[in-house]
Formats: sequence, structure tokens, C-alpha cells
Amino acid sequence: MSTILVSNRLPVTLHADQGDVVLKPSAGGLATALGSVHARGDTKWVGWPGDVARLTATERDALDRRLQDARLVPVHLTPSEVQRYYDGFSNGVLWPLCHYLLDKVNLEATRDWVAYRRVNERFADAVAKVTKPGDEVWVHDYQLALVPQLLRLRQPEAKIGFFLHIPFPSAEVFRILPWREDLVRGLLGADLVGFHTAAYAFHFAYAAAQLLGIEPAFDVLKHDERAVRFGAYPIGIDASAFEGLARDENVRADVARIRASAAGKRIVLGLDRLDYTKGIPRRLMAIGKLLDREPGLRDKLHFIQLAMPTREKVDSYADYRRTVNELVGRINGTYGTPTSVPIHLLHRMIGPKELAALYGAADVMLVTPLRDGMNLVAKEYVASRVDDDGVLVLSEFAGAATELQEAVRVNPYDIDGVAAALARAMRMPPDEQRLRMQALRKRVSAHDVGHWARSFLEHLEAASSPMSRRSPAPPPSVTLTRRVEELDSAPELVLLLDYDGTLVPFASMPDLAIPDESLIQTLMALSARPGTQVHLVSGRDRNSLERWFGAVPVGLHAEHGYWSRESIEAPWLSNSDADLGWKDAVRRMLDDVVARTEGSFVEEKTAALGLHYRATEPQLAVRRLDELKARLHGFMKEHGDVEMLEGAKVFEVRLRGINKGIIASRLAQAHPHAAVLAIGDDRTDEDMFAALPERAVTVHVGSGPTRAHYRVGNVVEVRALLDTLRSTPR
Ligand code: ADQ
Repeated sequence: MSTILVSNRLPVTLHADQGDVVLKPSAGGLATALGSVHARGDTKWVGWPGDVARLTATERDALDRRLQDARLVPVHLTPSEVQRYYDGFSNGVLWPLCHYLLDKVNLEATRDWVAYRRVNERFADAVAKVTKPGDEVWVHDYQLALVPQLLRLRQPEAKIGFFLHIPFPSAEVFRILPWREDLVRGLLGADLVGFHTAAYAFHFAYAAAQLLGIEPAFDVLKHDERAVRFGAYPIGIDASAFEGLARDENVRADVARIRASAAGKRIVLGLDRLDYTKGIPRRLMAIGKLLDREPGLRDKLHFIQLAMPTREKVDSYADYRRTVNELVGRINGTYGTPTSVPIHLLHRMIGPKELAALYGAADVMLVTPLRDGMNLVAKEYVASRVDDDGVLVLSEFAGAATELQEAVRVNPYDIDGVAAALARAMRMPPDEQRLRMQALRKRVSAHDVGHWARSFLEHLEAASSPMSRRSPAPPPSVTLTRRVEELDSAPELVLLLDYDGTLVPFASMPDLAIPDESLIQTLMALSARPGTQVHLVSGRDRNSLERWFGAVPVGLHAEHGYWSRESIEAPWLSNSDADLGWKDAVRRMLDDVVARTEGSFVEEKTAALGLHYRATEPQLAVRRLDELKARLHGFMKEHGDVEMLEGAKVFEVRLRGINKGIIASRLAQAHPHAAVLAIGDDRTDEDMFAALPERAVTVHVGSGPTRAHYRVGNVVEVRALLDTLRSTPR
């Protein structure tokens, strides 16, 4: 079994060199993190190798060989694809949206979206080509959000994991996107979807609930008859490598050199990709503020800001670079002296040793992004502080803040607050520094990148086991089609059919789920077959059934069997004479819930009251149901004749002992030699299946646990099944 890693970029940069090509490892959080998994040796890595347009044919061949040796599978993209899929949609729409920078989101991006989808298709094709049965596929990040679903279409049984390295925003923000449903469906193609924090995971589940009507659950979503697990897998770093570098003699010498050049000042460090999410301008303003407020610190602060250029083709990034440069100029102009300036800005990428030396030299590390999925720099600084000193100032809007509780936390939007936190960090006594840093280091080294990858892949393995991919159906010895053919030749046939979710799909309002003409025709034709009886057994009230099917020669059973009209000539009769005095008190409870719960309403039946909440905000619905159940538990202690029942977005309180099983067993007894076919989709239909004799053919619609012998996917398949029966020659 192999692991197929998939990311937008392969972890290399290309250098053509006189007919040959050299691959150099590239930097960045994702490349480093997955590098440790790829180093295992049983992996392949699919991604874009960078622009190859300028390579000669010989160099292209050399490149292919080098990539193959490194188990890297290239997906070549044209410059216009890169511009639309990467710069346009990924970084011009998804990146700012997921970081809550809404004024930067380009919503006129239809052509970019088309390219995004096309490139995601290309990736799915490339992955499908190298994936063998039993392999696991691990797709990374927002550039490839559609790949899980696209790959699932190509390989339904594939084990697919997805990890999002950036925040999943609040569903309220996510739903701004015109392409929101497609993106959520894209992710739901995976068996396991991972995020840095539990908050992002809940946002995702909530978006799926809001946009696709999927029941929000704690760690699993049911979609397309599959279980999609999701959860928090906070990424770590290679902590021991950073510790090793920090202890390296050359690095220590460099640390001493940096300190000497700071001439006794406190060294404060910022280190980021030059990205507008990283909050560099506000950080600089906070420094300006502090120097203004405390002139005594002007010759005590030596701030080094490394800002690695990134995504320079996207307009907002070029503007950002200008803003940062101007601010540094202004602050240095105001607070500098002829011999020193407070801020040292470097626009370049540095190597691991230089990085380690800077981390080692910094008395204070300022990590103040406006939003950040995790932020590895914070963890790298902590791992590098092998002497347990130094202070980490950390934005509460970085995913890392959830884990790194002992850092000095700041709200990066509050410039005064950041200035005050910096002053506090610069003056923090060594004992307090040690206490905080020890706790931080312990966590960063225990939860390192290896731990992250292992726990995700272990969960992926478990999540995609065949048991969880489809809820198990009992293995029938003959196919359903065969059984239906057998039923067809039986001299006497009884059909028991549920209505909602079985014969018609669910509608937003129960009254809108009306039977269509073709359903009426099917039922008419079935009941006209010699020796055939059709019964609709539903939770609906009798008025609705009478209105829709009054003129159809079928048996009607309303309210899960409280009322029956055995045939078109027969009157409606109640199957129980139990006291219904409990209804008033329950109605008051439900009315009280409805008054406080937008989008809910009460449905009144003879022996039941139903609370419908399909249009209610999903978390509110969960909360209100919990409250209601708690109240009802008390009530039911005194009213043993009442029970609760949860259906699809409806919660029912009804008379105990009345269920579809009563009708099923009565009909089975009345027709002891008849063949029986029963079809239903929810828990109430299980009573019907349970009450039928073993010879009955029982069919469950949809996924989910059932005692039925057979399973079909949806209403369309039920209707097709009934049509076969109707048209099969006897
Ligand atoms: P990034 O936005 O790239 O990652 P981050 O997590 O801080 O942010 O990783 C940056 C990496 O680049 C670090 O390893 C850092 O050492 C390195 N780096 C930064 N500046 C550098 C410089 N001048 N020279 C050399 N190296 C430099 C995205 C998400 C994050 C998430 C990661 C991993 O935006 O929130 O933590 O993926 O999931």
C-alpha cells in the first residue's frame, strides 16, 4: 500500500543548467510538513513542478527523470491556468475569504472558477492514474478542494483524506461565495477532512448543514450514503531538527554575532511571508506607538522583520509590499538616530541555519497575524529556545493560539494592546519566561509533525474501512430484481409502502410533498393487478392521505397506524381508544418552543404532535430539541402512554404502542399465503419490517441502519422498482 500525497506545488524548485535540471527543495510550511511523510519511501507526491515553458526538450526529459527518481508526479499547468486557477481563484477568492478579508475577495471570478474546476479535474486524473487499489490518497489545501469528490467519481472505493491548511471561516462568511455548494461537496468526497482547530471543523460541519441540509454531528457527516469523518489535527513542526540547529556550534556563534550587532538592545523578531494576512503593518504601527509612548525604549529596541516575497503577481500583494516599506521608512525616520534605526526590514528568503540563528537571538518573537490557519513560525521559535528563555507574543487569531496558551496573547487589531504586550514581553522577568517557555516547548515537541501525519493517516485508515464507507446491509442471497420477479408470479400480493422519503422526496413544507400524476398512475395500475393489494402506511394525518389518495383504490393508514381506511369503500376507523388528554400539556410545550425558534412549526394529528424544524438554524434546532427532551422526560414519567420519536427534521410526541407494526402484522395475518413487499425509509418503517413474517421482502431506502433485507438508494429507485412490478408480465 502506498500513500499518494497531492498538493498544488511539488516541494521543489527547478533550475535548468545546460541541458540538465537540478531540483532544489522549496521552503514553506506545507513542503516541510509533508516532506517528513514523503521521506518514508512508500509514497508518491502529485503536484505542479513550476513553470517548464522555458525548458528545452532535453531539459524536459531530464526533468521527468529527476522527478521520477524523487517519486514526484508532475501536473503541468499552462501560464494561463496558473493565472486563473492559482492567482485568480485560489489566491484572489478563497485565500482572502478564508482569512475573513472580505474586501479583497474577487466575486467576479466566474472564469477563474471554471479554470479552478478544470485544473482540479486534471489533478484528479493524474492521481487516479497512479493510485492502485488499497492506496491512500492525501489531498492538501484550498487550491484542490474539488479533488476529493472528482477522484471519488473516478474511483468510488478510494481512501481519500483532505487537509485544509488555512482557516475554514464561519459558515456565515463562507456562504458569501457563489460557488459555495460545489466547494463543500468537493470536500465531502473525502473519507476524512482535517483542519487545524476544532473551531474550523465545526464551521465546516455547519456550512454543510446550512448549504446541503446535512445533519450537523460531532465528527461525522452523512453524505451520498457515505460517512465523512472530520476533525481537528493541529499541524506540528520537526521540533527535534530545530532543537538540533539551536544547539549547533556555528548557529550559536551566529547568535552571538547578531546579539553583538544589536549592541545591548532587546532583539525583537518578526518573520513571515509578505502576506496581508500576517498583520505586518499593524505590528509596525504597534512598534511606532510604543516608541512614541515610551521614549526610553527608543535606544533599547532592535526589531528585525523578515518578509519573504510571495505571490507577487497578485495585485493586492504588490500594494501590500509598498505599504510595509512606507511604514518602516516613516517609523525609522521618526525614531531613528544617525547611528541606528529601530526597524530592520529584509525582503528575502533565508536558509535553515540563518533562521535558527535569528530564532536563537530574538528575545521576543512577534507573531501577530490577522488570521492564520496555524502559523508554524510560532512553533519554530518555541522549539528553538533550548535555554527556555525568550517570549512569544502570539495573535489570538492564529490557529496556534489554541495550543500555545502560555504565550502572551494579543488581538492584532488592537494596536495599543499589541504595543502594551510588547513592552510587557521586553520586561518579562526570567523566571516567568522560563515557566512559560518550558510549557510551550513540551507541547511543541510532543505534538510534532510526525505526530500530526501519523494521527491523520491512522484516522484515515479507520475512517475509510469498508464498514464505515457504507453502512452494512444484510447480504441477500438473491438480488432484489430477482425477488421482485418472484413476487410477480405470486397469486396474491400485498404491498406496504411508506410515503414521505419513499414514494416522494422530502419537501421544505410537508404540504408541498404532494403526489405527482405518475405516482397516482403507478398506484392505480398496481392495485388493478389481479390478486394485488396496495397499502400506504404513513405518519401523515388522515386528511392529507384522504385528500391525495381518497379516489385511489388502495388501503390508507395514517398517523403510523392510528387510523385505517382498509379499502376505497371502507370508512376511516381508529385502531385505538386510548385517552388523548396528554395532548394539551404537550401542545403548550411545543408552542413555547416554536415561539422561540425561527423556522419551526407544530403539526397536529389525532394521536400525535409533531415539531418540524427543517428551516431552523441547525445549531439552534439541536439546542431546542435538547431542552424539549429534558422537559418531556419529566412529563413522561407521569404519562407512560406517551413516547417521543425523531424523524427527518421532525420531532414527534405520540401515543405509545401505535406503530406501523400493527398494520403490518394485521395485513400479514389476514393474507397468510400472500407474497409481501414492504418499502420504507425511516425508523418508523423498521416497526413494519419487524412485524412481517420472514417470507416478506423488505426494502430500506437510503443509507442508515435497517433490518430490511434489501436496500435502494432513493425515491427514484423505488419508483423504478414499482414500475418493473407493474409492467412485468405475469
Ligand atoms: P504559511 O502561510 O506559509 O502556511 P507559516 O505556517 O508561518 O505560514 O509557515 C511559513 C514557513 O515559511 C515557516 O516554516 C517559516 O520558517 C518559513 N519562512 C517564513 N519566512 C521565511 C524566510 N524569510 N526565509 C525562509 N523561510 C521562511 C500555511 C498556513 C499556515 C499553516 C501552514 C501549515 O497559512 O497557517 O500553519 O500553512 O499548515
